[in-house]
Amino acid sequence: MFNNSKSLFIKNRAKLIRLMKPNSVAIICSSKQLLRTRSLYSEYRQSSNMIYLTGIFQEDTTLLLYPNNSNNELREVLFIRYADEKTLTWEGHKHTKKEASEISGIDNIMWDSDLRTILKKVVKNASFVYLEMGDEWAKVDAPYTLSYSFANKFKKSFPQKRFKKLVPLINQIRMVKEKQEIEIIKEAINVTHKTFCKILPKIKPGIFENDIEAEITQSFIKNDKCPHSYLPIVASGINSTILHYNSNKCKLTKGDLLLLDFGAEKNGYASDLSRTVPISGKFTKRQAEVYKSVLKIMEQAKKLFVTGNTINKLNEAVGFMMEDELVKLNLLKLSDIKKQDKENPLYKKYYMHGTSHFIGLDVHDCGNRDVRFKKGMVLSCEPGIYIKEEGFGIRLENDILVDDKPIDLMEQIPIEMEEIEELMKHS
Ligand SMILES: [Mn+2]
Repeated sequence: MFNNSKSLFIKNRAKLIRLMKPNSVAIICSSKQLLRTRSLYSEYRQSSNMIYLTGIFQEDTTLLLYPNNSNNELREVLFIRYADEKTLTWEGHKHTKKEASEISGIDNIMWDSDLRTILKKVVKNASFVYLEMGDEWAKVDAPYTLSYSFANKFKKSFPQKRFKKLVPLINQIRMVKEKQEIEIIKEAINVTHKTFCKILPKIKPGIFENDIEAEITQSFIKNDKCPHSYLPIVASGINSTILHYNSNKCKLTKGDLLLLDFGAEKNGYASDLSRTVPISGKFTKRQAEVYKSVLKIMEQAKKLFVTGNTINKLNEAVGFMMEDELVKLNLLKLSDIKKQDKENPLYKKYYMHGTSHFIGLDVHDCGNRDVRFKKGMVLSCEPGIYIKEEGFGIRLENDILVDDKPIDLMEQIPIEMEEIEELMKHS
């Protein structure tokens, strides 16, 4: 995957094992291959937990951890798919045992046909079995995943066993990133940065949102075939006030703004960028006023990504900043703010989402709004102001690393209005 990546996966497994109860087994499944239509599948995305613990992106992979097993050989086993002649003909190469071992750093690699037998053998002696359930932050265990159906089947096959939820343990360790993980996130950001600079001069009235989406996707494909971390948002004019606008098909109109929210994924890790640019190449006076407010809030908010802070506290602080700016922009009146219902502050009319989420293997990574920031966590900083009655919204978003001082991992990506206008000048 990258230079000496297996040391990362070895470290990650060791962290998980430290949190497991004595004499327990953990079973981690790959993502399910989703059938789209008769014998054709949707694009495959490995489960983030499997990437985190093994670096294996192949389907039908299962990881078994039993650190206290008296049989040394069965303390850590990775089951992978065996490619028979038919598989080779239809799908091509699958990992050999040697390859899987080199990627993951796991010595004992077995074929997935051995999984049942080995499971029966090891589970017998274990006091607890950790199954990939209990994602309290995703709110639901996703029933379409392999881990969900596996857990259900497993419980039925071993009704006498005591089960534990594995996901809370993995969530806890995934939040704090190792240096190697930060490096991969920086690579993802690098692709996103290059892409943004490449598309800027191409934005002009008369072309379509999908023209820009195509440019973004083309750039990702040319850069090592990076997937999107999430569906890209290319929203012009009034569409920029729709927070998760994805249809990306409208014509770009002179004088309007274009809100871009996209990010490349590299080796499983996400990047997440938002910029809002003038379609004609120059901000109008009003657009510039609002832009300045959003940028000012972003600069102030960035300073709050320090250890001990939480997303909740951040949102509260940004709420106050937002009130100040919205008053300056003549969108709210100070007298109204003074008598507002504190549970439903008035600024929410123009700023209806939170300022931050965790970023990692998932673009909305594990971690909730009460988690105290620690060094090594990566989060988005994304204030915005959306004014439906004026026909535009502005969102700016960078990815921030919590360290002794907050580090803006996207500092190098153009954001000042003058710089954006300069880069948009098409020769
Ligand atoms: Mn985001």
